[in-house]
Amino acid sequence: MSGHPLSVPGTDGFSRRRFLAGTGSLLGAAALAAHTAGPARAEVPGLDLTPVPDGSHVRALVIGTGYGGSVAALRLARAGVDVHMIEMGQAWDTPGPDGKVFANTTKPDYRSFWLRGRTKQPLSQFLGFPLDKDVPCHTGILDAEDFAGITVYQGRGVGGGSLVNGGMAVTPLRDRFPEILPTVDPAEMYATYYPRANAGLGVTEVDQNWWEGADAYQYARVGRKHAQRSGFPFVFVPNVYDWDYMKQEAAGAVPKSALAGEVIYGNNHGKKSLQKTYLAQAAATGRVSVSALHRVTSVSPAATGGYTVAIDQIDTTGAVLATKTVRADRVFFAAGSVGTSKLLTRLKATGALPGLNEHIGKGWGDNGNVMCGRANHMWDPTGKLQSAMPTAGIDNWEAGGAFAEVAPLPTGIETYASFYLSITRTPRRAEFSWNPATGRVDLSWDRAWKQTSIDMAKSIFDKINAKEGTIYRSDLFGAYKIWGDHLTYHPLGGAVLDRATDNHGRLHGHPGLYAIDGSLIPGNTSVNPFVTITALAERNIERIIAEDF
Ligand code: FAE
Repeated sequence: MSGHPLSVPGTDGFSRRRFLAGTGSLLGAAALAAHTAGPARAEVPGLDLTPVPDGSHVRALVIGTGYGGSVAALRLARAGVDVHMIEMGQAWDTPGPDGKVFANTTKPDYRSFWLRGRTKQPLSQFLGFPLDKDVPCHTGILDAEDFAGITVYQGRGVGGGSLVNGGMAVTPLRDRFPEILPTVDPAEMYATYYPRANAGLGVTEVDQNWWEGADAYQYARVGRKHAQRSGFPFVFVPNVYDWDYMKQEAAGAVPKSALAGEVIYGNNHGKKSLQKTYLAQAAATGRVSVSALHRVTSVSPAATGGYTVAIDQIDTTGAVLATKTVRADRVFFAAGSVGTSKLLTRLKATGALPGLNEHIGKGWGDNGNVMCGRANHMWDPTGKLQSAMPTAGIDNWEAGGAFAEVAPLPTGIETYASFYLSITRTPRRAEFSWNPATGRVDLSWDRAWKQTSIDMAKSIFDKINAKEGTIYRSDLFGAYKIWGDHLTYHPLGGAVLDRATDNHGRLHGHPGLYAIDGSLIPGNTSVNPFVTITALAERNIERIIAEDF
């Protein structure tokens, strides 16, 4: 499903907006833009955004609006259950002063980062220059959440990670599945739940004929040439971007989005985020409402049955406006691997949910993420126009334990650089623990553990460099630093399936509590994770609805 109109705000809307801005009426400009800039609106038509009243009772409460949460909400609502979703991020339905909902990747501003006064860009340097800058502290879209050994990047807002990710929608090879989720029947996943997830997410393949000639994918074709010359399998991967829209971007017929480099701070057009797929369908049931800028702080058994959920309502500076208590018959933890793990770890340690078992907070992994760039020769330009939506990868999983996404470096200038995000088969797993002294949840990740992932990624890039006579870039992650080993985009685990929960996500010890997001997956999916998170949620919610409601 597509959902975005291909019609664009005409010159009329644009010039009126500029006129208003010129008269100093920024507020007026934003308000007008909200009515004229159709495709820039990210809100879900019909979604009830009425904040939950203090003291209310809900049948099913979902914490978080990412993949797991959206699947749960849609399927519960279709089964006739009223659902309320609590989302700590914004609704992302209001354009900023520039008429756009989301900021551009090259120009982060107050919309870009979650409650930090300075950006923390995944690529922190370029050609020796630091890229980070001060921004107003705001409930922006990308959270760079720091733990002792790793920064975990996550999406914040209605739509969760779907708002900021690259849209790479990869179903793992079936013979690798038993390694990913050993207690799940592959037959049912590949016959029913992966196809259901792919359909629900609007996953499609790029038109390869168009791709072969598209300026915006020159970087990917260079990536293919180098991979193939070194004997590595080069694979196309599906995406949730609307390829027809991208073709129109390339033709100059619509406002540019992927071709303007939009990705990690949101995508104003073209990408089918959850707002356009699962959440739009959930809204259409009339049974789903969302409290945005509301953060769940506690869940505990209620004396009258069900659970008492404590919620902070916050403003866009993060200040608490109100504290609410809601009673829910059933609660779905879909706050993402880190969000769900942090909540459950604290609630177990502080006695709010004493029945949770010893597996809570364990089995967390980074999907083996590590980044690097290569410096190409002058005769191998990667193009100054680079689509922000990746379409391909280099698969050396069997031989070297690495699957490398051929990623864009959408700087707007020719960099002669090839850039890669590798997913590796690292065995490293960390654990969340409650720290009463700081009142925070810590993660036991050690930066040195990334060496395993670097070695696996080198199984691809050392060979390519040797073959091509090229070298690694050392100016992207710090001065003379080759490997982006400080971060992950793919947090997984912390409430692992069939350990912290039963084999369908029911948390042990507290009937009516479920985990239904990336926290269920024990640390690695061999490819980008959101299709697997969605498919597993589809599998689990079907059983939960059939047996528990
Ligand atoms: P997620 O989507 O993170 O949703 C959790 C939601 O819960 C968020 O909206 C939170 O704000 C909210 N929340 C957290 N705590 C609370 C609380 N206490 N109260 C209320 N709300 C709360 O979870 N994956 C791919 O497969 N392909 C890609 O191309 C890709 N690219 C990525 C690029 C970037 C920059 C990033 C950061 C991630 C990327 N990912 C990609 C990962 C993917 O987005 C991620 O695995 C999923 O979003 C995780 O889905 P969950 O449902 O687990």
